[in-house]
Amino acid sequence: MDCIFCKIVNGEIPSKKVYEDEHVVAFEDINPIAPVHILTIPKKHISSVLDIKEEDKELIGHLHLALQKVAAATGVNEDGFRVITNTGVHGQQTVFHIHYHLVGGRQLEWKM
Ligand code: D5M
Repeated sequence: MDCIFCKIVNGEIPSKKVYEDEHVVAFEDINPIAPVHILTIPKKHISSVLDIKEEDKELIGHLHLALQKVAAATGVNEDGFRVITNTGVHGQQTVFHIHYHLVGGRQLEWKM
């Protein structure tokens, strides 16, 4: 499968990792929109929120616990942050391996 994030999981493409365990990896976004901008992904290829299956429930819960660790590792757990999962065309998803943007390090606004 020609998936850029699977290649990051497999080490075929370099990334700046901030957290990794058996099931997930978190790395710096190549095009950051804030001082802290980390992508957290499951190592298993799931294309989007719409492709999560019943069998993935534990994995997705695990990923949310990993987000807490990413927040602590990057120091944004104190002042807060935002987690975003773009989905589909209107969501402007560009990489079809589910990923959770963790954005913070400054005061965020809420404009769409
Ligand atoms: O966001 C996809 C995000 O993935 C976007 O913010 C750029 C980022 N990206 C793409 N390629 C890489 C690599 N190789 N390293 C790190 N970050 C990357 P989306 O939510 O799909 O619009």
